[in-house]
This record gives sequence, structure tokens and C-alpha cells, in this order.
Amino acid sequence: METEKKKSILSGIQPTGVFTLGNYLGAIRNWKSMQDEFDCAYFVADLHSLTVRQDPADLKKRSLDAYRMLLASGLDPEKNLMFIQSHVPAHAELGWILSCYSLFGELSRMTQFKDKSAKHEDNINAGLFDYPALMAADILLYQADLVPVGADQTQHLEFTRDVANRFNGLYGDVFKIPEGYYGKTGARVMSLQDPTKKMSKSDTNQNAFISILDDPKVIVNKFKRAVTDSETEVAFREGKDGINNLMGIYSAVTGKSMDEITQEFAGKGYGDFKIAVGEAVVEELRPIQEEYARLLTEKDYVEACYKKGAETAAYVAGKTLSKVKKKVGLLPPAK
Ligand code: ATP
Ligand code: LTN
Repeated sequence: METEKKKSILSGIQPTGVFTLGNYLGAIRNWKSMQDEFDCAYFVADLHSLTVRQDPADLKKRSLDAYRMLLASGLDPEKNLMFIQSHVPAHAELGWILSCYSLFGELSRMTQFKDKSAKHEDNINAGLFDYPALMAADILLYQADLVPVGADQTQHLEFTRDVANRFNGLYGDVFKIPEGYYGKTGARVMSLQDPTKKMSKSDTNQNAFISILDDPKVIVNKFKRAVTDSETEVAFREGKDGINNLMGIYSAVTGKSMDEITQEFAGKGYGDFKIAVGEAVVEELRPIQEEYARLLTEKDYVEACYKKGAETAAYVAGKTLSKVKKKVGLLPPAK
């Protein structure tokens, strides 16, 4: 029997801070579960984070930390292509070319652009506007079948498909048309202080998010302070956003269903439940924290991983980029 070619997966994360429990449950944990079944590529999207003003020394440190966090989260560099976006120049090159096939109107409609321009009124730069063209380049360079992201990235994926179809319509089948892939649990982890907003690593209120490197005591305390409601029953119901979010987290971490959770805490108050959620999250994150601490002492190993990742990525991405350059009519350099 002919063996089927594995589907290819690609996803990225910006080095804008220590990853949150939302990033972990919504994205990275799914990436980990895919590494055996698929051909996966995961990268630190440092070029994307330049769309918001960064302190250079901080960005450099955070990019390395982000790569280390991906390794510590259980992504195996032997099984996955793991690299830093700016180390592979093809991303910026294809990003530029795709900008020339992206329309002002469609980029203006992106909700992330609208949200981020409202948040950074003093710096509404062209990169922020063009962000989706670079993201499309990331995905299309590797001919990805599936792109595992949280629900907040759906519109960017739709845009990627539109640009790819437009380009293929003009020049023939150059790009594979990717699909979004959304995990079953943890697709949207909410803020612990305002459970109607998503948990975000750039929230100014430290109590609103759990970072995957938070100290165990801090984690339990943040859950103890989580905003809930004035009832007492641990039950998943409309309007109980805070409890629903905590139940979602507990379920994602323990594998228990909502009914099982309600039974487990029947007759107990929110206090006991919050401590249980905190302790379960501490146990989930413990191996990541231990591995992260170990990797801090393995600088050469980490460097070798991202060096090899960039080399392989440049080779794979280069093939697509050459095809694109030829199609649009760029004169090849003399040999
Ligand atoms: P920032 O706060 O800097 O905008 P972020 O925390 O929203 O960042 P990103 O780097 O933009 O995170 O996203 C990385 C991945 O994590 C994406 O796939 C995104 O969909 C996912 N993700 C982010 N926040 C959540 C959340 N609260 N719940 C589930 N998934 C999330
Ligand atoms: N925009 C994404 C990060 C990102 C990405 C990508 C995700 C940049 N390029 C390519 C998937 C595929 C975000 O999570 N904010």
C-alpha cells in the first residue's frame, strides 16, 4: 500500500512577552499533540512584533526566551522545523511581493488592524496595516495544509486564502490553499479579571493572566483572586463567564467534562474550586518550568537548534520563493 504523505502544519507566535496559559492551551499544546502525526513548522514571529514599538534589547531577549519556551513546552526540534522568522529572509521577500497583491480595502477591514490602531494611536504604521501579507507569506512559503491558531486569527487566514487564490488565478497553481485548525479545548481562554475579554500576554493587569513561567504560589493566588459571580454552584451556565472560564481551564487541564466538574464540587464553594484549578494548572505547567530552567543552562544547544531550523527553513521556503519570483517576472541573478 502506498503511504500517504503527511499533512503539513505551520504556526507562529509573537515574542511579545512570556506566553500565557491562553497561548499554551489555545495554541502550543495543540502544536505538541500534532508533532507525531504531521509535518510541522513552528516559528517565533519577531518581524510581526515590530509592528508595535519594541525596546531593542528586550525584543532580542524575548525572541530567545520565546524559542526556549517552545522547546520547553515539549516541541521536539528533531520532529518539527523550529526557527526564528527574521533568520529566514524569504519571509520578508515574499511578504513584500504579496503586499503588491493585497488590496487596501481588504487590509482596512481586518479587526486586528482596527483594534491595534486604536490601542497604538500614535504609531499606526504601514507594517501594522500590512501585517496580514507577511502572515500570508509565512504560511504560503511552506505550502502548509493546516494552520493551528486561536479563534482570533480566523480573519487573517481567510485573507491568506484570498491572496493565494488571487495569485494562483493569475499565475497557475503556485500556492497550496491552507485551512485553519482550531483545537477543541482552550480555543479561547478568558482574562481572570474580566472574563468577557481574552487572556492576553500584553494585558497591563498582571492578575488578568497566568504566564507559563509564573511561580506556583503566584498561580494559585491569581486563581483565588479570579473574578466570578455571587452564586455558589460550580456549574457551566450562560452569564457565569468567570466560572465558565475556570471550568474550561480545569477541563482542558484534567480532561474532565463540565458535568464531572460540577459533581466533583457539589456542596463545596467557589473557594475550593479556585484552589483546585490553580493546583491543576501548577501541575500542568511544572514540567515546562523545569525544562525551561534546564534550557537556561544549555545556551549552545538552543543556539544550534535555531541555527539548524533556519537553514532547513531557508531551503524549504527558498523553493517556493524562486517559483514566485519566476512567475512574476523578476530577472534571476547571474550565476
Ligand atoms: P498579544 O497580547 O501580544 O497581542 P497574544 O497573547 O494575543 O499576544 P499571540 O502571539 O498574538 O498572543 O498569539 C499566539 C497564539 O496564541 C495564536 O495562535 C493565538 O490565537 C493564541 N491565543 C492567544 N491568546 C489566546 C487565548 N486567550 N485563548 C486561546 N488562544 C489564544
Ligand atoms: N498573527 C499570529 C502570529 C503569526 C502566525 C503566522 C500564526 C504570524 N505569522 C503564521 C500562524 C501562521 C498571531 O498569533 N497573532
